[in-house]
Amino acid sequence: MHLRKFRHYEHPVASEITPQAVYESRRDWLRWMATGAAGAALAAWANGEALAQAVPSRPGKLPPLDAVRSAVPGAVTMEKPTAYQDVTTYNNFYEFGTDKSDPARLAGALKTRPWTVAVEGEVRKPKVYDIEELLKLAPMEERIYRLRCVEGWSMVIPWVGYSLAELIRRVEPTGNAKYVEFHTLADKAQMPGVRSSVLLWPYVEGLRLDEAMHPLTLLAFGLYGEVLPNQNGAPVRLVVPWKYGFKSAKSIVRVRFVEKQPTTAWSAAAPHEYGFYSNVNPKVDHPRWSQATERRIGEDGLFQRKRPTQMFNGYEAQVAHLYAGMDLKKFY
Ligand SMILES: Nc1nc2c(c(=O)[nH]1)N[C@H]1C(S)=C(S)[C@@H](COP(=O)(O)O)O[C@H]1N2
Ligand SMILES: [Mo]
Repeated sequence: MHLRKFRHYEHPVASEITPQAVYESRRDWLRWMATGAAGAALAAWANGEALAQAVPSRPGKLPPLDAVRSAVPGAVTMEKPTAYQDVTTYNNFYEFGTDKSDPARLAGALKTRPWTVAVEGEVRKPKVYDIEELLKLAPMEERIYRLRCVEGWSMVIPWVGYSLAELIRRVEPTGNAKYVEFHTLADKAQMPGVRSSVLLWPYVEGLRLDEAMHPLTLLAFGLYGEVLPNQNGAPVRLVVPWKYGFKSAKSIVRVRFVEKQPTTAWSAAAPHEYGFYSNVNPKVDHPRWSQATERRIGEDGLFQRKRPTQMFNGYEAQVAHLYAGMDLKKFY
């Protein structure tokens, strides 16, 4: 049994452990090893037998979302999408726990109906939107984006949604609106992670107004042509493909237009490690690790090569102008 060494901020993925089928989480895996079932399962695996009982089950078929391919420049990468299984079982969603496998295990109980999103602050037309209304607000598009987590891994995910700008236009920001805050659900009753103090709840993220208006900034309702699984941020989340994944807030309940740069959950937790901008940048390392390369989840298994990380996660042509003249080492 070969296990690569994991740094404390990384957790194993299914495809990194053989046999894949015995994977659940490191803790469960160790428990499973201790039961002695490991030997039998390994023998079965060596004989090419399926280990159906140990395979984490895919949630039932989710309702489809009608979407057209996006015509927004840069919105559809030709890179191979990451397997649905990995996209939906290797997640960061600290409201459900800090293990990559916690959200898939625990987010199923999240109630995503009824759901409202309050759009407020420096806008002429504040409004509490019902999720059903948001779903119909603008035509759904499929966007295939790279997602680069600050931890050093990446995926390619086919999202379904529309530009956040569609919503912003309708509420008419005032001249004082310089930034947009995104507040996500923090319900102790439904989200066991919210009882812990790893972060200050609710999880708050933010963008400058021009970043929020950029056509690549996506309000996402689905992935792989289906509604979002809860672990991926149902019923509605943000996806900002040129920024580290933590900017892409999940399960949003409030969008607030403000004059001052928001204090975000991660920059409050560790200001020297996580800045407000958090643009993907191979030349600006995290204080504890390099950002020059990344591993693509699902690629090459245990000994995969490190891929070079691209400036602005490969969206430089579309977004570099937003940061013209800024020192990106200072505004990290
Ligand atoms: N509310 C909330 N949103 C969140 C997070 C979180 O812990 N809570 N984690 C972020 C991080 S670190 C990443 S990498 C992405 C992961 O999205 P995915 O699980 O759909 O790939 O969600 C982001 N959005
Ligand atoms: Mo992340």
